[in-house]
Amino acid sequence: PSKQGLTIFCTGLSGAGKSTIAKILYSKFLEIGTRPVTLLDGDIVRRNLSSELNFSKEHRDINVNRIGFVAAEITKNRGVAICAPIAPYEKTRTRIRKSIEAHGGFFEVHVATPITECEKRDRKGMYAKARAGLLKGFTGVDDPYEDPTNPELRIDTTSLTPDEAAQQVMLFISRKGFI
Ligand code: GGZ
Repeated sequence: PSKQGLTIFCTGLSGAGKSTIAKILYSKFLEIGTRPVTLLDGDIVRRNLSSELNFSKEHRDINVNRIGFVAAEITKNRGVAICAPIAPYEKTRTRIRKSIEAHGGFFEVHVATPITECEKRDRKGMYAKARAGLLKGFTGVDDPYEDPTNPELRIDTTSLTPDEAAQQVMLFISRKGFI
């Protein structure tokens, strides 16, 4: 496995901590320096690869499938892909898992911070807007999030620092022989 590529697929609610953890993982893999590393953060992808898409089920699936496709290509070429979309639908995540597992490692990390905590943080004020009915179809408020049934890792960031959370991911991947 140390020569294979891998994908770390962080999924979870808005404000759960996916992007923060993903960025730390990105710098850790850069530091290790054995494989090229690509960060496919939700925001970055939405801006650059999926700018025409909205947040309907259909468009979320298109967005997440694009991320999965790019991650699969990176994994095939023995790189590291770090993804951090909400990716609310189990079927879509499973399809991506299947397309990647055949070519390298796939690590689904459910950033399982409860909505109460995400909403308390509300860094961008989006939960408040969603609760007020000013933002429709917001994940966890009036749009679904299907919890992963068999993620490699489940991390609740309520009482963990981002560094501690990222460390748990690194430890798991290293135990599986990918580092
Ligand atoms: C969820 C939304 C929505 C709706 C805008 N629902 O915390 P953020 O702001 O920066 O991250 C969220 C981001 C989610 O985009 P993804 O591409 O990760 O979603 S998906 O995987 O479902 O395609 C949030 C913002 O976009 N945002 N409207 N209605 N999040």
